[in-house]
Amino acid sequence: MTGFPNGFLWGAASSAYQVEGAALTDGKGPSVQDIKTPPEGTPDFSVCSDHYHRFREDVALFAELGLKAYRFSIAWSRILPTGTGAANPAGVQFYSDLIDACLEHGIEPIVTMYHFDLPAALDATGGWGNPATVDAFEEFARTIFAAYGDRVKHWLTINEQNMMTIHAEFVIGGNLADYPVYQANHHMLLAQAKAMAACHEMLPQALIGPAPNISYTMPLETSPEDVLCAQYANAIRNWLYLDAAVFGRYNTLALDWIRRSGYELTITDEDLAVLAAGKPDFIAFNYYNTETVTYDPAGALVGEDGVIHGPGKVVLNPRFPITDWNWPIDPLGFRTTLQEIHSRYNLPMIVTENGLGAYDKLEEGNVVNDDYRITYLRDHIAAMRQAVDSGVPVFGYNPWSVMDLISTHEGFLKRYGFIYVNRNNDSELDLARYKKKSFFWYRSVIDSNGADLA
Ligand code: BGP
Repeated sequence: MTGFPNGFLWGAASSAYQVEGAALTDGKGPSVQDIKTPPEGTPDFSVCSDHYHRFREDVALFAELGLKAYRFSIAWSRILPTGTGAANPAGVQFYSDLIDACLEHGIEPIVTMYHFDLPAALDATGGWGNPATVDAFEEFARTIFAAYGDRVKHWLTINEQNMMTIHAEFVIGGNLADYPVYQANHHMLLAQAKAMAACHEMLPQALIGPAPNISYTMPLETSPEDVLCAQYANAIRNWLYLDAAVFGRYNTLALDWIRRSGYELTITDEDLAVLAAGKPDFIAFNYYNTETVTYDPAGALVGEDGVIHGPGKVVLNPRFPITDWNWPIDPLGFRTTLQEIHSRYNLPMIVTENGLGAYDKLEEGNVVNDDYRITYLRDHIAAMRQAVDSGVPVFGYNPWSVMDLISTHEGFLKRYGFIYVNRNNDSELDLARYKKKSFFWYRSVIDSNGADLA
């Protein structure tokens, strides 16, 4: 038993469009998040947690929490309002100030380059379906490497590219009619590879990696059919993204399923050379739960030969407790996922999201007794420690989310933070910050480098 290594990056995470607000302030261009109609009853992104205006106060609170790292994203359209072209000085300055504020408090900034907020101007010209967006991303990448590369060591390319592809309608935004989703995904893979190559060229000391959402997928039954479905589901949901990032090639089973499903996808030799030229230094991933699949005679892709070729259907596994939003809770699956990723790719790893969304209640005296969140995080950190003790080189853990922010579908009804933000879906109230019970618990976890989870 070795425990967490010295210098382990105990952090916490956010994303620009969910936390900052100031969606069209100081020259920021609209992103796809700003032009979509928010789900009924949830606010738009104009204010969020008002982190844009309160980041100094917030970072001071993060320091009090004891954070060693803060994982945040840069809003592409704050830097390049139309996705390409001249940089917006106020936007460049904002992240420079945020990075400096972190460093002044001894908090390492971990930067996600792109988290679901494609500039609306690029969406209007076809978004990721248009290969020109690949060049735009490289231009954006080079701009932020030049601006912040002197102070940022760890870069994450694209948050949850796999979720954007699988749930394109929720996160890409814009007009999805006839969206060439796997071609768009391919363009994102190329953009990522170009960004990784540019990072290594411009910033030899920096480290960069992908940040998909990885859920190890298990069969519901111990039947050969369910096992086959799980194998395909893992390939389609998980390994497609990491195989392309790490090995520069498509996962065979994922490609098989894409082709059999009739999705449009053209891959040129030149593309393969681009993929091969951009390599990650580490793997970042977000983990909330494992997934379970079962063979579905109606829904499964069965060939003319009558043989199942994937991928079955995702079901709720009765084995696991669930959150208020029906997400399974499987801490041991976190260990399995960490170990599986390591055994496949043999790279250092950092967890960039993990957490529990709940209906928190602000009680008398401005306290939030979120014991359920403490239990969730404790069990997951314990499982991560088992993976570390088994030899998995994990170097950081960034729960979602550092403070309350807008949940994509539920607004402020579903909260994840260590810090309560006093607002709700109907009103911004006073946006005051209050430390939840989990704040004090996580601080002692960090103080003990993960030894004390009580
Ligand atoms: C991840 C996203 C985050 C965040 C989180 C929680 O997929 O990267 O942006 O939203 O999920 O999701 P939700 O707020 O929908 O519960």
